[in-house]
Order: sequence, then C-alpha cells, then structure tokens
Amino acid sequence: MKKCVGCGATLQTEDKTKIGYVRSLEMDLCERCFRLKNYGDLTIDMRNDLKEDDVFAILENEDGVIVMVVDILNAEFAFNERIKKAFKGRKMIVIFNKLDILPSNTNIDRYEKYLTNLVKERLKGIDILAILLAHKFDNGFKDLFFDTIRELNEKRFIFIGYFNAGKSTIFNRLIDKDLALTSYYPSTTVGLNEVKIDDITFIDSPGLIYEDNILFTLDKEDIKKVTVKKAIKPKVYQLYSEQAYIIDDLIAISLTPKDNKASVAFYIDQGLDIHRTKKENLDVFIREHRPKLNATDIVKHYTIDVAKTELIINGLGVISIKNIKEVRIKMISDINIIERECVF
Ligand SMILES: Nc1nc2c(ncn2[C@@H]2O[C@H](COP(=O)(O)OP(=O)(O)OP(=O)(O)O)[C@@H](O)[C@H]2O)c(=O)[nH]1
Ligand SMILES: [Mg+2]
Repeated sequence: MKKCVGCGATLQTEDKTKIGYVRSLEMDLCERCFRLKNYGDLTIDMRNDLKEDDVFAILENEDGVIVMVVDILNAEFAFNERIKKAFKGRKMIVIFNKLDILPSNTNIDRYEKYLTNLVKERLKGIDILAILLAHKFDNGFKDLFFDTIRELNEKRFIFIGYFNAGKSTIFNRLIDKDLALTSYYPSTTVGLNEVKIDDITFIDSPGLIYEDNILFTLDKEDIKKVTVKKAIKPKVYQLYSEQAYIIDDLIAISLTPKDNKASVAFYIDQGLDIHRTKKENLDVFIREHRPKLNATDIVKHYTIDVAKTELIINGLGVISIKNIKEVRIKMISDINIIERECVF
C-alpha cells in the first residue's frame, strides 16, 4: 500500500474527509499535507485519532536503534514509565531539540548536566548510546549525528517522541530533503515514513500523545500563540503582596510571597499577554475579561517549602519563583505541572 511521503498515512481515494485522501494514487502527497504545506491550513486534526497504544504497538515491533527526540522544555514529561517499559533493553539515542528557544544567558553546561542526569535516572534499563543537543538552525547537527552513529555499527534508526518534539524536522535534516511534513499542530505525522541513505535506514514516526499538554485541547489559533518560536526572554516581576498573573485566556497564577524579596519569572512565548492584578481582584477580572478561564473550575494548589523552584507547565513553559510560599493555578484544561530544581 502506498503511503503519503509527508505524513506516512496510507493513501486512499475513497473518502475526502479521512486521512490519506488523494485524487489519484499516482500522487505522493495526501491532500491534508498538500494544504498544510502550501497554505498552512490544517484540514484534518489527528490529535484525537492517533491512539497512544497503537503508536506504541507500531514502535515496539520495529527493530533498530530508538532515537528519542525531546523538546528541551518538556523533558521532565517525556521520560516516563511508559517509555521506560516500552523500550526496556533497547538501544537508544536521546536528542534534546529546540536548544534555540532557551534564553540567551542559559548556562548550557549546567542544563546539559541536568538533562543527562534526568535521562540516566528515568530510563534505567535502556541502553543509552548517546545524548545530543540540537536545534533546527544548527548546520553542524547532521555531521554530529553521522559521526555519532558511525561508531555504533548500526543500520536502522527509528525516530520517536511526543508530538511537536521536532522528529520530522530532524529526519528531514538528516536525509537532506524537505520530505516529511512539519508543523506546530500536534500529530502532524500519522504513520511511519522510511528513507534509506546508502546502507542506513531512518524511520520517522507519529508523535506520542500527551493528553495533559496544553496543546492537546487548544484550538488552532491558540496553538500558534502558545508555541515558543524563538529564544525566550523571561518576564520578571517583584511582588510585595499577593498578586495574580493571567496569561492570555489560558491560565491564572496567584502567588503569596514569603517576604519582600519574592519574585516570579515567566519563561513562555513572548507573544503571550501577561496581565497582573491584585489577588483579590482576580475573580472579577476573569469573570469580565477571560471567558475560557471563567468557564473552568480546574485549580491546582502548591505549598512551596524551598527558597527557589521552577514549575514546568506541560506545553507552555516554565515559571521560576523565589521566596514564594503558596501558588494557586487556575487553568483551561487539566495540564500536567511539575516542580523541579532551578535550572534557569
Ligand atoms: N524553535 C524551534 N522550533 C523547532 C525546532 N525543531 C522543530 N521545531 C518546530 O516545532 C514544530 C514541530 O516540529 P515537527 O518536526 O513537525 O515535530 P514532530 O515531532 O515531527 O511532530 P508530530 O509529527 O506532530 O509528532 C514545527 O513548527 C517546527 O518548525 C527547533 O529546533 N527549534
Ligand atoms: Mg512529525
């Protein structure tokens, strides 16, 4: 069966509304990929159709070295028990991608050490062959990758990872062609896409699904808005009393300071609006100006007992807090949030 070279869907001529539709089986690119590539228009949203179990089942049956691509801002969510179990005993290369979105003053050595420890701690039982850092503007990455695999004597590499990590972007870079379709919509790739270069085979695969990533439930416009597009410039605020910060119509964060040295820094896309108000005015502000937040009652509370910490909000970014004793977060969907040591 012929597959779309852009997304890996099996091509079909029967149903225009379904994935893989082409007018003629002589075409290489399905209609969805054609429209997305040429007009940036997503005609079929696959977030709810690509079932995680099905993707894992396909991946577990593929021989070869697993190349796990991870969005550098989402690393804490990517290395979970499911991945550990699915690839136990397998060989793996980990690529931390999107290095370019880190703030320009990030201590990369420290960040890399933190990530390396995270991999070692979380993926026990998997044979980690290499850990690489990458970003799409890095012209040296292809050489680095080929130098790395030359020493391994392996011939088959399967690119896996959660949606939007940049698997297809890296795959294209390695095969030197704009073949696989890439976009900031989750679940762009829907099937396996295999390319052989000399005696090496690269396989791109559909993204694994994070249902607790903010991108999973957002509409198209908000997905565009939330995606971090370039180097983050943190927005920093000092606070002397209880304050609330409302990020677009997505989340509202209320903070209770411990003392007069309290501060908060947001590492999110620059285009997102942050509105600040006194905590006591938050409910009225939301009721009058933020319809989506007003319609939800999902709230998480954190009591903080360290001087400095970072909260990672899956798919949105990082909130770094100092001398804060309580955090309350109201959000439009049940997004996974975890606390980590300060890396920024
Ligand atoms: N800033 C930045 N953006 C990147 C980088 N790599 C990929 N992207 C962007 O991230 C988005 C997702 O990239 P894809 O390559 O489609 O990601 P994927 O992992 O194949 O996604 P799925 O097919 O949905 O699983 C696109 O908008 C890319 O342009 C990078 O290194 N830096
Ligand atoms: Mg892809």
